[in-house]
Amino acid sequence: MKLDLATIAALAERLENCELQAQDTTKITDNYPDMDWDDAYAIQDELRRRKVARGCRIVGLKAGLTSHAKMKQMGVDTPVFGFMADYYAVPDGGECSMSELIHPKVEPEIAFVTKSELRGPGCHIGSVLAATDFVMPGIEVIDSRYRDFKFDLKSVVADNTSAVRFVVGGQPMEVSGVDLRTVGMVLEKNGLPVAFGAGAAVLGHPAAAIAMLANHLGARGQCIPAGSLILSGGITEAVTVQAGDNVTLRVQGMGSTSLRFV
Ligand code: OOG
Ligand code: MG
Repeated sequence: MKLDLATIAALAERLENCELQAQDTTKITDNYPDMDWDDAYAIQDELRRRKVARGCRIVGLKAGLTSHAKMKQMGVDTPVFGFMADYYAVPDGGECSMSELIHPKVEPEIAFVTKSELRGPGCHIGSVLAATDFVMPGIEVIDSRYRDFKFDLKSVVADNTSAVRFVVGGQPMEVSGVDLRTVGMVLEKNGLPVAFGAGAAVLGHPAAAIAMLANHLGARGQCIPAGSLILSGGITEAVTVQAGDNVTLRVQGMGSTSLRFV
């Protein structure tokens, strides 16, 4: 670790204020170019602690930058992990208020819900599938707190991987009933298809993203508890949205989920 506790707390406060006031900021690595990965996750942990201390519940976890499309779009080369607070959840078909957001984008994802604990190291696709209760379509809304959505990996980890809202819905499926590599999906904006993909876009198999998350947490003495909701990462590039947009994700055999921006 390169940063002291006071700096970590101050950076978490700055990033959280940006989220809550829908204001952007410069990258934190501009001021702290020597910060390391432990510092970045320590800032994210402090963000989480602040929310829990205020009475928020943590309702899920996420992997991000798990597809080549996303890595290329953002100019980075490693997946990152974050958490989802209770107020990030939008009901299926519900509204997302633009006044609370800076410059949101949407991502088509597969959401996993687990029925048993996953603890790394050594987690693999098989352990994830064995621990999965069901999978379903999910749309993640991301909203980087950094100006013009430009960041490096450490800055985005500190910013809880741009997490801000999500919706899940459609038809929950047991993993034995779906080939998560070949399952196709269409993301629609205002009725028009705007992005297409298949599950394999995420690390060859979306369960690989969950295994990476379990191994990442395992290295820090943590696990994915039973009953967790986890977003496995955008299958395509993220799509910009504005007020008035209606977004629907259709996943082959798994129905659809949607939200609208007002
Ligand atoms: C970082 C978060 C990426 C995903 O699914 O790839 C992410 C970002 O691009 O702002 O959530
Ligand atoms: Mg995502």
